[in-house]
Amino acid sequence: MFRVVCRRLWVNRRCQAGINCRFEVTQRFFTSEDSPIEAEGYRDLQVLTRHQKQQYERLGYLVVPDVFSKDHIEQMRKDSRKLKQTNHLFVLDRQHTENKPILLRLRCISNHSKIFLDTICDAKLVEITSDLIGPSVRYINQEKVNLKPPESSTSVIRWHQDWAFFPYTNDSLVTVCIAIDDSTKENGCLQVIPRSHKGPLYSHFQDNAFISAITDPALDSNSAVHVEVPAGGVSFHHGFTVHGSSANMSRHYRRMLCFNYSSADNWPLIGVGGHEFTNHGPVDWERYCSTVVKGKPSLFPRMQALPVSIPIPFDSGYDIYEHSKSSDDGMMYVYDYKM
Ligand SMILES: O=C(O)CCC(=O)C(=O)O
Repeated sequence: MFRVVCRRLWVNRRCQAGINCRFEVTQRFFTSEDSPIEAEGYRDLQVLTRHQKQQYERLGYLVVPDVFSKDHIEQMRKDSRKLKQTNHLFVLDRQHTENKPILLRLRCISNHSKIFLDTICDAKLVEITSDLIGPSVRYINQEKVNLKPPESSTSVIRWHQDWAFFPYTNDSLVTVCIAIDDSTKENGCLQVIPRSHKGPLYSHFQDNAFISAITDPALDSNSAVHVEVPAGGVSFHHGFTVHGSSANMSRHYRRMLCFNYSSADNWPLIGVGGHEFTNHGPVDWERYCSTVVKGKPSLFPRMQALPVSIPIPFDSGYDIYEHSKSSDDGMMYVYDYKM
């Protein structure tokens, strides 16, 4: 309880800071040719240009460079190196050994490091997201750092839609990927299929089991693009956008902090047993409020008629890397980078 209350107070302070630094943020992102988007109610908080917002709406993704400073990114690098023990919070590479530890994913990292919690609640990031999804923003508490080990193909992530993992009552779900290292074609940057956020929702099931990857042979990935993001930049993609990533062919780790935001009136359809709450127990008003970083909490979900499937089994569905291995049916889901 103490922790939740502290966190809530701290988040509120961050929100306040967000409002105070509004003008600095605005100046940084507007150029003279671009004008702020006009929208009732929150016009003065707009950070993105009309062009950027239109790109997200049209293509289902957007890259915003230089959101975080070099110092901020360096601190995240340092803190991500500190966490080396293996336990249920970490996903290990199949070749992991005690002598040569290889991590693929650090889960719930904001519980362990203030710099990551700072990043999730960052005022500039929240304002950009607000431009994309509306006046209220909350973070969905299942953030992770995805690490792609050097010269390794074990961290391939096959085509999928995040909505298939965590369906909500409306489609304000947006995935945020913060480049801790330059994210390039060579080191397995994110790839997206532009316009796939308009639907359909593809099947992620095999033999009636959720397998964390699209199994529908109708998926056409020919128009996929690489989303290269320099360290400190951020890419945003819609919950329906089909995406994945290929092997890291470089000599260095590729690290990326990934998490989701949504509007405060977006509630998980999977309910108390779902992904978002597995680390925290049943839904709890206090904890939910602590995740609202802009606008007002709401107990009245905004409902939209959307295609939904329930990702059962939950447990095995969590480990996207294992499924990439076990569901190799010969289909080419993600482009491999060729030198
Ligand atoms: O780390 C990556 O390259 C892709 C991340 C992703 O799609 C995921 O974690 O769902």
